[in-house]
Amino acid sequence: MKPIPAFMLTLVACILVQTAYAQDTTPPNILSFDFSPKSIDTATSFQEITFTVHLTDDLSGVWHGGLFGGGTPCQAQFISPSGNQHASVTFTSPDNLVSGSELDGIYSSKMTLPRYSEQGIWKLSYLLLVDEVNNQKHISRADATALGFPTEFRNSQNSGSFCISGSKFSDLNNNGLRDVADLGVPDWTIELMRDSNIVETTVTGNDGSYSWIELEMREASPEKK
Ligand SMILES: [Ca+2]
Ligand SMILES: [Ca+2]
Repeated sequence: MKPIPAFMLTLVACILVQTAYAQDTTPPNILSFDFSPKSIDTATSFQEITFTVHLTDDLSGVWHGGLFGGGTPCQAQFISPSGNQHASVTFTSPDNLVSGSELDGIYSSKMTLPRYSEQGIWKLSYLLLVDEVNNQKHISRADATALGFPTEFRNSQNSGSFCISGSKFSDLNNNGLRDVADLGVPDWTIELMRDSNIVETTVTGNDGSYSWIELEMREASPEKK
C-alpha cells in the first residue's frame, strides 16, 4: 500500500474539524417576494418584470457559485396559461444582490418575456431556494400564496391596474341575494365581454368565486355562461 502524504492527512483532518463544528443542513428562507409591473403586453415587443426578494441563510449563505461548483441559483419559475411556456428569474450575488450579504440580503433581478409570449394570466410554478452547500427548499404556488406573496401577472392587451371579481351561486330561495344556504357553483365558465365580444374567459373556483386581475379600465362586464 502506498503511503498517504502528510499534507493530505492534514487537509482531511482540517475538513473533519470544520464539519464537526459547522454544518449547514438548512436551506435559505425567503422573507419577502414581489415584482413589478404585474401587467404587461408582449404583442409588440419583449417585456421585463423586475423582481425584488429578501433571502436569508443560516451559515453557508444563499447560493452564489457553490462551494464545490455545484448547485443552482435561487429562482422563481412562472408558467403560461396553456402550460407550454415557462419564464424564470434567478437571484445570485454579486450580480443581483443590492444590499446586505448572502446571509441576509435584498436581491433585485429581471425576468424577460419575449415578444409573442402567450397571452393571459401567467402563474408562479414554484420558488426554489438554494444555499451554498446545496440545501434546497421548494415553495409551491399555494405555499407562496399562504405567505402573502403575489403569484400572477397578466400578459394581454387588456393589461392595467383594475380587477373584477364576483361569484356564481345557486339562488335556492330565488331572492336574488346570496344567502348562507346558496352554495357557490365551481368549474363554471365566466366570460368577460366588451362590445358583445368575449375578451377573456375564466373558471369559477371551488366556492364559485372568479376574478380578473390587472385589467385595463374600459367598459367591460362579466357575463355568466
Ligand atoms: Ca444554509
Ligand atoms: Ca338566495
